[in-house]
Amino acid sequence: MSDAVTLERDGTVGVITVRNPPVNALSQAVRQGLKDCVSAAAADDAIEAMVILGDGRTFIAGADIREFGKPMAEPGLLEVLDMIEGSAKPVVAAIHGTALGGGLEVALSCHYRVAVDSGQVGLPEVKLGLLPGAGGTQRLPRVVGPQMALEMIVSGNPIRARKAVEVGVVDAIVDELQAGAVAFAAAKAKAGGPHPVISADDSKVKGTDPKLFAEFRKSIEKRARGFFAPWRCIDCIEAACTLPFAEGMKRERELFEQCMNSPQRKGQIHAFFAEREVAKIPDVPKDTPVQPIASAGVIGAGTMGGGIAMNFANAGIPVTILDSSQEALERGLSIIEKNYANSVKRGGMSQAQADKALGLIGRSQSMDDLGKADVVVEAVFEEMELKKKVFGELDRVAKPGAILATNTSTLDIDEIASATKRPEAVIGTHFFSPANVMRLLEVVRGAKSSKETIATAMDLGKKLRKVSVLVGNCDGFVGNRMLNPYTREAAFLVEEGATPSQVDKAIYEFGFAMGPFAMGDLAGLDVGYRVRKAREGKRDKAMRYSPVADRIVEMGRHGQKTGAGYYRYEEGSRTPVPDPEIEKLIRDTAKELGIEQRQVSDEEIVERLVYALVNEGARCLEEGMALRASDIDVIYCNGYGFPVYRGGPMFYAQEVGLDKVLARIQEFQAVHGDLTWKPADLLVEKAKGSGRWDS
Ligand code: T1G
Repeated sequence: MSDAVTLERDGTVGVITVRNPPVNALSQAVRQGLKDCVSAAAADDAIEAMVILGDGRTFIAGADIREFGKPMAEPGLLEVLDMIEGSAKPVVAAIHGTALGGGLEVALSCHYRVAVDSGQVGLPEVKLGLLPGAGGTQRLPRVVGPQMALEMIVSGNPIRARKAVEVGVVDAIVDELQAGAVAFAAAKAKAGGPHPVISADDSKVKGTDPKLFAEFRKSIEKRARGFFAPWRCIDCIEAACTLPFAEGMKRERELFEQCMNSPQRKGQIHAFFAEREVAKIPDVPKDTPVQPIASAGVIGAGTMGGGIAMNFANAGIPVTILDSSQEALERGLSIIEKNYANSVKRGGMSQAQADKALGLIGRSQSMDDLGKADVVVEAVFEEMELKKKVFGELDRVAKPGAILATNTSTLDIDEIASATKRPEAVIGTHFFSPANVMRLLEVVRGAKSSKETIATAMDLGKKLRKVSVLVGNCDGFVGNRMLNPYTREAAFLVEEGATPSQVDKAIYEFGFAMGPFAMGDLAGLDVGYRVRKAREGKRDKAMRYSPVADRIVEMGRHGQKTGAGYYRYEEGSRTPVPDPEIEKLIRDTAKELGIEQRQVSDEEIVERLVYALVNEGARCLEEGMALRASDIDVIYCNGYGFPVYRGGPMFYAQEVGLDKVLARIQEFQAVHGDLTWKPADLLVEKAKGSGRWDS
């Protein structure tokens, strides 16, 4: 018997414990161990019932994702589940931590499920580009009904134990995991006996109105656009409601294989592991001390400051918003209150949760009130002298050991830090708008940021439910630095003959949430205009420059906020409407610049935009501004709407073939010159070498 799974008697109950840290994934050893222990318990007359539980912090959290893509070693999971379900003695799953994916499928093959109050259950396979492939799509609907099964499996989100009891996935909440489960199992041995989910009574699925599936497919059209797996999940659940169990299982297997063989599974699993890699910082050891964050301050009650403050409140951390202007403070706080009210209306949180969070947000007009904060995030107007003044004052009042963070997106962290006597405590925490929604947090290390400051900022991101990525202090850090050539190429493409809507449509169909022109209109074209004007003196005049964006802003068209930018917007609508006036402006400008017009293909649009990202990303890697290519993928999938099913720009390029990407970039270089399209040295090296960023 493998030590990954052990069987001990507890009275008349055989307790089967899975030990496969850190999350008890269903590796081959675990599958074998489960099979051996269930048969041993079945053969032991002294055992009248069984309990399956996980050692350590959680029940089984799913199949071992690292095994995917390799031949699956025996015994297969389905064989093990059939054995459990077919047991003549009652089998009880005892859930703590998270029973996810294959873990919940193991629990569903048991006859009963109990959980501690803090336990969670879920089928998150769709987030990996997969679907529950061990009967989850056939058993769950039989327990909770098709509607709840659709919501759980297509969203991939877990539910808490109490909710699981409500919907029928869990039979009882126990205080003590093993003791409670053993007592429950012993009682079932006396009265109740085995109770497979797939009992003859299919009342939860029989007679399901077929309209349910059509309506559900319609309801996910926006959020599942471009994805492969969500639609297959629905097909499986429909099969559970229309086919006998055995045939439904066959349908599930067939669709699971389709997902497994889809390039999207590779992209999404890459993204899963990439999100865990970001926490590994070569020169900041895992055991670097992290400062406790019991209270926070935010300076600046604008849109960003308000969103940042909400992050702290949502994480249960008391936060004080400071603004010198009473009016700005009032306005900022009323926007926060509106945000919470909307969230409650949308069902995103309960009124009690909103009230609790609001209760944690204080206000002040005096810097002295930030003297007790463990971390202060500055989010004032993007102007260096102002930021340095704020940091000088903050340095005077902040307590020793406080983290002094700036939310700047374009300014030099080191220069800001120079305004304090404690540069080691200064760090960039670049939130993305809307700050209380976007998951990405770029943590920008200054030259003097200490390891403790970096470790604390990275950990703070996790506490705020962000994905923190450590980046270097170059112009635009990593995300926005890569966005520069991306938007530059978009501007050049429309001068060469494409239209803004053609460019936006091509990249939207590639999978981006939004194209560059619609994005510019949303963010406000005047933002970029101010940055370009501030840098006019430093601009390399030899570099091709498109004046179109400046001319649009100078026409007073700043985007959605003025009702017109690249596109027109009908009163009260945010839908971009192509505007012949802008298309004429672009044509006239191109003529003035002597740029010959031509048909631009959608394929070239996608290549020029995406490879511009890849080439600049390679430069960020070369310069050490990003620690690894997969960090760049995490940045783009979580902060810039890059389609996660393609893994991120760097993974996508690697899947296309770095040699092919290089060849295409060299073609652009031949046409457009070195200043915009010289291939990054690292790209050349990898394309001619391993073809992989990480080797
Ligand atoms: N397989 C392999 N490794 C895993 C893993 C898994 N399922 N889950 C986590 N890890 C690793 C992770 O890479 C990290 O490694 C460490 O464990 C801690 O993870 C047949 C086909 C359970 C909620 O999708 O959601 O079952 O970086 O940092 O924040 O139908 O891990 O330390 O080297 O995330 O406490 C379905 C995925 C699989 C669950 C814990 N299951 N995992 O979060 O820790 S497909 C999932 C999670 C499947 C069946 C199908 C989370 C967690 P390292 P962590 P955490």
